[in-house]
Amino acid sequence: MLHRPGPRRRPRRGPGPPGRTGTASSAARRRGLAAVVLAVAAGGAVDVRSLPALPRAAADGADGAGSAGVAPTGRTTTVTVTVRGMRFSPDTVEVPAGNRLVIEVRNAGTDRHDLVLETGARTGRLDPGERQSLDAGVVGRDLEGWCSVVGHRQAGMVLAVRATGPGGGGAGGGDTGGGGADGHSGHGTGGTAPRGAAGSAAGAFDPMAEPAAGFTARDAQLPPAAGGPGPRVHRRTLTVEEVEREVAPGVRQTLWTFGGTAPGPVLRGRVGDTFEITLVNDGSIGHSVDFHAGALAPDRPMRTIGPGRSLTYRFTATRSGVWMYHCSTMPMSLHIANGMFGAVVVDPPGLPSVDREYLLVQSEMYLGRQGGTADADKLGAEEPDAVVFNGYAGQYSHDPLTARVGERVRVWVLDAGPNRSSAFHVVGGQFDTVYEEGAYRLRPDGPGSGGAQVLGLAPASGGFVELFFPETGTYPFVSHVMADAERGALGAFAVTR
Ligand SMILES: [Cu+2]
Repeated sequence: MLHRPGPRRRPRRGPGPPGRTGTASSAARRRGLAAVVLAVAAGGAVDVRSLPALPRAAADGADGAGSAGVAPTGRTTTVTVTVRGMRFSPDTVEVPAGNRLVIEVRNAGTDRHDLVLETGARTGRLDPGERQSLDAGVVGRDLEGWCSVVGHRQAGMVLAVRATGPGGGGAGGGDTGGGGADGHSGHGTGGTAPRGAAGSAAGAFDPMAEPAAGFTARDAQLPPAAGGPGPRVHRRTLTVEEVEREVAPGVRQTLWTFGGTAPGPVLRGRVGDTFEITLVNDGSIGHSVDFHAGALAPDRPMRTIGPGRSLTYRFTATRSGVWMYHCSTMPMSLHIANGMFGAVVVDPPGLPSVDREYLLVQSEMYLGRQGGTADADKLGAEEPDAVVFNGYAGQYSHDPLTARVGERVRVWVLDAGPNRSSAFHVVGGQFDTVYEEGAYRLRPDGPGSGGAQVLGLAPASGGFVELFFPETGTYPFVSHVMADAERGALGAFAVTR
């Protein structure tokens, strides 16, 4: 079980330390930055330890870098911080202002890591299983720490040191030795309140966090199309509801939904079937729906209806594929990003039955405040906090899809966007069948011995792949847009005999 932090600041994007200048330790921090930059320039081949030693914070706090002028108490606080995965656990430690802080760092991860404080105090690089203590000296103000291995800080390996009690706190203050001279400037602020935007869902989002015990992922199984042979009429009511949902561990958003979930319900039929959809708007603003699965003049069926209104939208599926449906009320990007999307599967004629069939809908999340709606500024800047399958970050990592060795597994994927492409890939798997936007690109009985590694999808496009798993194991799946995988576009197949 990974440590599950509460609201926290997002990892820094840049490689550098905090932007304060003019402190006694800024030169040391600049040298630290230079070392990191050099390591990057050398392709990561330069071990920081081979560079000139950075100054260590003196044990007696005489250099004042972290003490901020607070009088030493003569006492020592010792804490243990364990590296698990790409996190420090705990990720926040507290020390009474004026105490000397010793951090026992234990690397329980699988990679090499270290811990560097903004004062320049640091451990060496620790191999898995190694431990080392870091003497931070006398601490009089909040300090930030991180792992200096390239990319690890940005991936979330940050540690907050909170100075508590009189003279403590004041994260941005005390930039000279005399800053804490009155001993009261940080009074009462040395607690655990997050320093980021209060209540921001993005601050609470940690792609590596575990959901609560008993978490169950949304069922990704795709049932066969209803009804026997011959064209069918599928009647369905889609009610627009505004609901608050957990979208990642500890992260809640108010979604605009078709039927209470995002993605909305999956509709499935065959070529020739008619869909008769009643859209009911139980929301607080205008909404609409656009079904890509039918060709028609959009003017009437796709019109926006106000709260309390309804309309009927009838279309016949004349072409196969996995088709997106979405709200098309302006700004469309926001209505989609806030949950108003879903899939209509229209089976190609003669689609063979398989052992298992799943449907994954990829979408982006631009997190607003905790419990709020999507952040339109982030959306406009195309800066998603999370990219997810079926509405919840990494849910099939926590509760994997299942298959047995040798079974034929079909995975339908729709990229609902609104903005980003998907590159669906199964780690350790190869596709012998690829169907993309209405046509087979690869079939197992086709000429040659070709295979495929990715189903590449632009926003609003979809298809399916088929594969079988050669042996038991855990096969992750991702969008191979790797930054998106690292922000939640991943899951796994648990394959058994
Ligand atoms: Cu809408």
